[in-house]
Amino acid sequence: MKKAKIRNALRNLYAPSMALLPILVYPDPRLHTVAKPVATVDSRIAQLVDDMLETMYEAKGIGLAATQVDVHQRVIVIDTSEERNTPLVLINPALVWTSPETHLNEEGCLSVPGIYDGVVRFNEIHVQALDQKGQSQTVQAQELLAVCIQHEMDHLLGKVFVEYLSPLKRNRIKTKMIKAQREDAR
Ligand code: K1U
Ligand code: ZN
Repeated sequence: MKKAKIRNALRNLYAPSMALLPILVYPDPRLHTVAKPVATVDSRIAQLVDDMLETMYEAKGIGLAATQVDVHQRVIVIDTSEERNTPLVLINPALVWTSPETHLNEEGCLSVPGIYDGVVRFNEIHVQALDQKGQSQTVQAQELLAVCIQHEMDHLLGKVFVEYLSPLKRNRIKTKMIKAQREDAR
């Protein structure tokens, strides 16, 4: 049994209300599914949010979109704090304002492990979304939080950050990911 599976089994034994979800890896075609809006923030969505937070913290990511765990609903979790204790939940997020200034930022993705590259994003954004309790919130984001929200909102539209790169780079990454997955499966 792989280490991650043993860790997951132990975690589920001691904290049965949470679960680690498998993260889809590029070029899995399910990453290109367009997510649907959440109709009601009910206990099923609350459980999904808890599981996504658990999965994001375990993977040492700063964000995770439901698309990445093969759930095609507009749900995002983020924590860009140093202390890893400030979770942000965005359900049905919508950009309501973007700054005229953009910036090239280094990005990574839990669905494209080991790959980092530059993507141009708005410097500052305002996002309207529901929180985990179904309450409306407006988040004003800059710097890493703004980059991360834009990256996660792309996931909900079925877009992975490598699609901003040149076809040459993207194909090299695709080949590398397929090879790594074949070796992992051995
Ligand atoms: O969507 C994801 O897969 C999560 C992704 C979020 C993200 C990181 C950096 C820029 C934009 C979006 C990650 O958490 S990748 C891993 C990571 O923790 C990280 C990578 C680069 C910079 C900072 C953090
Ligand atoms: Zn990502």
